[in-house]
Amino acid sequence: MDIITIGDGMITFDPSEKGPLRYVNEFKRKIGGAELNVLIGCARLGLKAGWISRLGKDEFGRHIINTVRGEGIDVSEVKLIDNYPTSLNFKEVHASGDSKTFYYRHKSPTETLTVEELPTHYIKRAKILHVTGVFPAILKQNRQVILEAVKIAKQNGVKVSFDPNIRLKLWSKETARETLLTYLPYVDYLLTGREELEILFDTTKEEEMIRALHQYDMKHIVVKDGEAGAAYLDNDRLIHVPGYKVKKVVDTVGAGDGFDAAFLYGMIQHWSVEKSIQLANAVGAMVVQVEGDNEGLPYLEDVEVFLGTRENIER
Ligand code: KDG
Repeated sequence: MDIITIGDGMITFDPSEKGPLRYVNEFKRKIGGAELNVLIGCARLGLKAGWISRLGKDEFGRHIINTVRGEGIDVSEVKLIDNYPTSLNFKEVHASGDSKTFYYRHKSPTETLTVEELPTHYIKRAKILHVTGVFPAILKQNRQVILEAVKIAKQNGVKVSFDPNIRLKLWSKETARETLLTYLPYVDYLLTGREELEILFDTTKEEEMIRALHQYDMKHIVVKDGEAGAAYLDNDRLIHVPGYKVKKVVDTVGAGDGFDAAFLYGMIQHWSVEKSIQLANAVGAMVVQVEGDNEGLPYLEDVEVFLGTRENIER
């Protein structure tokens, strides 16, 4: 596999109308999950992707696994578990495109993915293991699962990519900080938002963050900044790579995951950090123009059309 990830998969209910959830009567059933979105993005760009997960053995779990398999993702390490409900996520979308999430993920099928259940052979054979702060936030025992996985990856020369993806609906800043900092010694690519760096290092001062980041031996540190683009750390300076303006933002959820997928695609192709961020910015900009957590993730040809490097033939 080029890339594998460990994560929960959810049924995402997208509201048919904007505004407070309590007034919404109809929803569209979609799928989501931060780590899964990254994999879908990678698979569409042409990478060989594999998912380690546990879903409920119910109609929703079956829908997710079938959809993921249909995206060309290897699901040999996904198990459907009896007596655990597949996680649900109801989205509330505002006129600006921003959204809120309401999770229903207890009791979580990820409880059955213990350290003993980790498929060591599968992790060892991948080029990149991508993990985020969502899986460890769902359950206390998941924190150790991710720590063990990144250790296995590091010991076996598998690159570790990490997006803190801090979901404050699932845990506190303090617990997130305490947990996620234990992963950093094993991380090669840190793909983060600025606010998440603030939480991780408990500071809003850029020099302090940079000093803290220098304690670790990471290959690339990338700070995502939405529409403005992203920056990467070069010694003591953040070098900005501009983003793309889009005509209309429809739904921002999943843009960061699309960014991660494209950046990791660049890493697999041995591109420079700057070229990888350019592709990642383009994919992020494409994702926000489509409703849904992963529907806007483009195929490689679509990004090339977006970037103007391929002719767009529609009919
Ligand atoms: O990054 C987008 C994800 O956050 C979304 O698809 C689902 O909130 C989610 C989660 O917890 O994974």
